[in-house]
Order: sequence, then C-alpha cells, then structure tokens
Amino acid sequence: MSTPSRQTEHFISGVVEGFYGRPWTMEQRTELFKREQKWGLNTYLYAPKDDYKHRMYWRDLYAPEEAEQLITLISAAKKHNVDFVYAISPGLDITFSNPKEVSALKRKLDQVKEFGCRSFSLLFDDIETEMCPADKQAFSSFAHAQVSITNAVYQHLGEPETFLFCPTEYCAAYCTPTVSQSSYLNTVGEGLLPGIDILWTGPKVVSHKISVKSIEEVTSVLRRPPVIWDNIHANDYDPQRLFLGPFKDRPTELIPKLRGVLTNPNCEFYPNFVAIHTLATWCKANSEGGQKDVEMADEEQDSCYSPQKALTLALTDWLQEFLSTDQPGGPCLKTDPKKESSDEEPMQTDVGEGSYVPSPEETPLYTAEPLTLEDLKLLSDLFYLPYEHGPTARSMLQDLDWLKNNNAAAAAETDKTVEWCSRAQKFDDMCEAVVQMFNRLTNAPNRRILYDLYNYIRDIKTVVGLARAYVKSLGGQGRPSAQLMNNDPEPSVCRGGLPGEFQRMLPCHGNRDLFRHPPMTAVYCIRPYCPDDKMEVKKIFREMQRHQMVQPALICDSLSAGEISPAPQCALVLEDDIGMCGYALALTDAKPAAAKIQRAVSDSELKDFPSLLTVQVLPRVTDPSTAKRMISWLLSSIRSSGSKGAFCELRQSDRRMLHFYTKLGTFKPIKMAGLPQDIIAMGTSL
Ligand code: GDL
Repeated sequence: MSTPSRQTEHFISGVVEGFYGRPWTMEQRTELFKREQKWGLNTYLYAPKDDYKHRMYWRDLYAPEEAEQLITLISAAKKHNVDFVYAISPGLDITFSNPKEVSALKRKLDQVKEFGCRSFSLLFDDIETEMCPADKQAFSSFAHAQVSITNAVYQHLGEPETFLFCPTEYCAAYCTPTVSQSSYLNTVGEGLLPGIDILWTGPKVVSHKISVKSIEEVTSVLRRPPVIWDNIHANDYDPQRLFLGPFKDRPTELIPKLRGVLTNPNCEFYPNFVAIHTLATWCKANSEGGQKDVEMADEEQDSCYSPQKALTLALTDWLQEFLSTDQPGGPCLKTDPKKESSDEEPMQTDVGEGSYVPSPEETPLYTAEPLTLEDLKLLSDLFYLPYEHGPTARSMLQDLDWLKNNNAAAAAETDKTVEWCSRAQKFDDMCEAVVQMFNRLTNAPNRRILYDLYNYIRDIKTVVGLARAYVKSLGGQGRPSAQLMNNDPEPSVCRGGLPGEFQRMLPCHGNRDLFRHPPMTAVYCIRPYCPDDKMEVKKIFREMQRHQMVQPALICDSLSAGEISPAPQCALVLEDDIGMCGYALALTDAKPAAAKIQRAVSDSELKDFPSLLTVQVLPRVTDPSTAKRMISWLLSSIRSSGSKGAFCELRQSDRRMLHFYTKLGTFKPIKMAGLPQDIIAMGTSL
C-alpha cells in the first residue's frame, strides 16, 4: 500500500496524449497547458503512439531542432504550472536482458532530462507478451523483466517525484485469468518500487463505468492506488466517432481512492474542450470538499457531480471560443509570412477592413445566424459517448425506428395515421435542427474548431438527410426516396466504404445500436450449424409443423428436414439454456430444393432471387431480434457468395412468420408462377 507521505501528495489530473495517429502540434499542446492551468488540471503525459521517437524508434536521440521544440514545450508547461511527464514505449522490440538496451533507454531519458523535464513514464501497453529467448533465460516472466528495467530507470533518474508505469495488463479485460489472480499484475505490484505509480484504464480499454469496488480490487493487487488512464473520450479506434459528451460514469467517491486521472481524448485537439473541461469539473468535486448537489436524489447519480451540469458549463464556455476571432482558434489571418506554406493554415483573405458591400441590385451577402448554445447541445448529443448517445440522438433513433415499424399500421388505421404524421413531423423538425446547426457551425468565426469537426458534422448531416428523405417517402411525400431506392445510387448513399462492407458481414452488425433496448430476459447463442445438428433441426421443424397444415410442401422443407444440406457458411442455429431453439438455413442455389418437391421453377424466376432461405424459432423464444440477427447474418453470407437475391416461402396461415418477414422490411412479396394456393414467396435483393 502507498506510504503515508505519498497519500498526502496532490491528485494527478490532466491529459495524456496517448492515442494512435497524428500527434498534436506544439502550438496545440501549449494551448492545452493554458487550458489546464485555467481549469485547475496539473499534468500532461506526453505519449503520442505514432510519434517516431516515442515508440517505434525509441532508441533514437532527438536532433537539435526537435530538442529545441521539446525544450520550449517543457518550459511552456512549467510556465502554466503543468507537470510535463515524458513517456517512452520501448516494448515493441526491447531486449530487457541486454545491458546495451538498458543504457540506450537511460541515454534517451537523460537527454529529455537535460531539456528540463523532471517527470517520466515507461509504457508497456499494446505489445507482444512473448519474450525473446535471451529474455526468457534471464527473467522468470515478462512482468519480472519490466519490473527490473523500470526500477533501474527510475533509480537512474534519481527517483523522480512523478514516475508512471503502464502495465501490459492495463485493464481488467486484459488480466489472465482475473485482476486478483493475475500473476503478471501481482508481480508488478510487488516488484515496482513504491514511488512508481501505475496506470490503469478500468474494466476495459474503453471503460463504460469504473466502480469503487473495481478500484479497491486493483489497488490491493498493485499495492498502490492507480492513476486512471481514461479512454472514455478516445476516438482513435473508429474514424467515424467523436466524443463530445461529459466525463461520466466514474463516481466522485473514486477520487480519494485514486492517485489520479488522465484523460486520453479525441485525436482532434479542438473538440476536446468538453472532455477536458468536464474532467476538470469532476476533479473539483473533490477539492471543493465534495459539496453535495441537493437537487439530485437518484441513487444512481453522484451527489457531488452532475454530468449534465458539467456539460452545460463546458458548452457555455466553448460557445465563446467558437465565436471568438482571437488566436489561437480564430480565423487564420495571414499575418505571418512563414505560415503561408503550412498545410494546417490555408490561405484566407482578411476580413473586416474593406469588406465587400453589395449594391441594392446585387445579391445580398450570405449571413447565417450565429451559433447558439442549443446548437452545441445538439452537437454534443449527436457525438456523445462511446456507450451512449445523447438524449436528442436517442430520441431521433427511436422515432425513426417507430416510423419504420408502424408505417403499414398507420396506412391501415386512421387513429395510427394521426400519430404517425405527428411523429414524422417531430422527426423532420429534429433533422432540420441538425441542418441548421451545421449551417451555423460552418459560419462560426473560429475556423480551427470547425475544421476539426467538419468531417463529422458533414457525415451526420448527410445521413440525417437520407433518413429524413426515407421518412418522407414512407409518408408518401415527394421524390426524395428516389435517392435511396435508386439502382445506381451516389456513393454518398452507400456509406462506409470497404470497412462498412466488412462490418455489415459480421455477426455483431445490427447489434450495435447504442440506444437502450428493453432488458433481455434470456441469453441466446447463435452459432454456425454443423452436421450433428441435423436431427435437432429436424425436431424443431416437425414441432413447428405440428401446429400447421403441412400440405402442400414448401420449397424449403427438404432443407429443414435434412434431406438437402445447407450451403457452407449459410446455416446457423440458435440456442438458449434449454437447448436448440431455432435455426436459419440457406441454399445459394434454390434449384435442388425445387427439384426435391418436384416444383417447376423456371430459370427466369430464379434470375433475381436465386437463393433460398428458411428460418424457424420455437415459440418459447420471445426476443424477435434473435431471428432478425440470424437472417441478417445469413443474408451477408449469401451476398458474399455472389448471389443477387434470396427468397423464402411462407404459408398464408403462418401469421407469425408472415408478420416477422413483413416487419423486417427488407423482404417483399414476389411473383412466382406455379405457387400452390395459400403459399406466398417473399424476396429480397442483395
Ligand atoms: C489503448 C491504448 C491507447 C489508445 C486507446 C484507445 C492504453 C493504455 N493504450 O489500448 O494508446 O489510444 O487504447 O484506442 O489505453
């Protein structure tokens, strides 16, 4: 456990620049120090993953020009009372047992010490855990190797006041087998000298919540309270996401139990205003004696910190920055000739003096309204947090979902029509608010914030526009649907590129909506079908037939009865805790199944829908999303086999399946010659 003197030390709070991708500029870092000072944060951990000399070429010393920049940066941090912690990540290729390697590491850190840096950090995250033969001989484990070099470097540097170590098992999910039983973490906890602090990201790499209990557990293994490296606002793992929601789901009771918190935020510097501002508010909940927020009674909520209030405070301050024309962040005026060639500061003509004034006959100048706090609230709601959309985004998703699912009912029942139209109008209004927000943001004077946000806001504006057009077409209004239904759509309609296509083929696709689903009462498992499943599948098939007329046969019966084997990768079974409770099978070419029941199906009929599928789930499965998931997985496989379309056959009397396919929305009734009465075919193009 930590010694009493360490417990009285200050709480480490601030930012770790620890993400993958383009590092921040020196100017941005200097700006960060100013903000940290203003908001009461005290630390900056320099750890840009893709900086050449931080990780990949960690042995290389800094050249004079780089040295000069670092010296300036370190002194800027000092000026703003921010502790500059220099981190190095030698774990990709270091040989721990080679004294030359240890010397190289010391030499590099000595150089940075000469630049005026007094705080250091060794990071061993995201590396291979297998040691080279030489290290295996020298150390009894990977943890022992890391402990040995870390203690040596720490002592070599004169036991700095702040020295941080990032373990390879840096979150509970990475611990084998568990946090308390991890021999790696136990060795680290036992072996690292007491003055060394240990970084920890919580239960996961990106932790949804961090509980007091989980921190107590890791503290006892590490023999010291950890410094949280918080990835809640990190976005380097998904280029479509940005996090502008408040620091959240970390109770302030954690503060006295932690050595500190450093946030590793979005790669884009300027949009981190909210992440850092709200973290600062959270940290103050402690230093201000944990003042209770009497308005909050809800047990779930923290009585010392309200994420909502912290967000409003942050957005109110951020609005001023958006509206400010002062540097940095204001319009990039060409004042410094050296900056003209910079790729970050595009040419821009001066504004203000000598502004153009059109004569009365000319087109009036475009003047959008100024940005508002409401705009920023909406922006934050649309780009909220990794596990949660903001309230407006949630409500838009729910409305769209409802409008889609209730379209048919609304067309049939007048009562429903009124409700549908009013909800469609509400949805349309929210879409319009997104467009207006986009317009006002793009008009805001501070161009640097805008440029960091631009791709994200354009993306959301386009997708919301597509959704809006879709709802209009459901309501039978106008042409916009043509854009969506067109056979030759613009690339802006089919979004996501190759990563998007891969994503749609994965089983987790469709399972990623962040807005809350009703709690599941049972746990289901969908797994690939194997030949041994044939009898169980047949049992389910017979069981489902018991309740129905079974003549005439359906084209898919031979598949369900095991007389024909499904196509490879095109068969799934569903299980719950009792056993198999459903299946989804497909043939990429339906002809053999047609032949089995002697149904004459012409080639031209199979031209658009050559593949066949069938899905069954027992009535005890109450969660409709299980069948949906199986279908979407199956359709992905059929699509990747090169098929143009798939169909299924249903009995008119099978209201449950009819309702299911109709609700899916992707299947439409198709004409097929020679279909027996009471059987309908539904198809979907792929
Ligand atoms: C990580 C990396 C970090 C990265 C983050 C989010 C740690 C300790 N390391 O695992 O560099 O930015 O995930 O992708 O968090």
